[in-house]
Amino acid sequence: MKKFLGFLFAVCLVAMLIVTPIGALAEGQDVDIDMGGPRVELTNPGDINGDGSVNLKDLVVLAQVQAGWENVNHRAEAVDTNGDGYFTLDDVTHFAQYLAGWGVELGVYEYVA
Ligand SMILES: [Ca+2]
Ligand SMILES: [Ca+2]
Repeated sequence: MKKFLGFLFAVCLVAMLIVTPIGALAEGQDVDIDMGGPRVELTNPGDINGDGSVNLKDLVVLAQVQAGWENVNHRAEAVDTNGDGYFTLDDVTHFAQYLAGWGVELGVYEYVA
């Protein structure tokens, strides 16, 4: 089952990259948000779209936000999935690895202004 989910991830990531213009990805790399400030514990880390569960839909939303798509409903406090205080492409990769069962942990803090 895990291998199937991993394969499904790979297919989804490739599909996402195909439908996302290269220019948008390049713009997305500039979306490095310093989320500095005090930290508080994040409720339901990984639930990027706020629907209460953590799944592929969250990965798609995270990638769209990172690529600079506008009007994407998401929980801004949850996008720093690796917990380093910044929102970068690394967070998308990290979250995909989490969903694929690579044993990585999600960042569990949000940063408040
Ligand atoms: Ca969700
Ligand atoms: Ca991060």
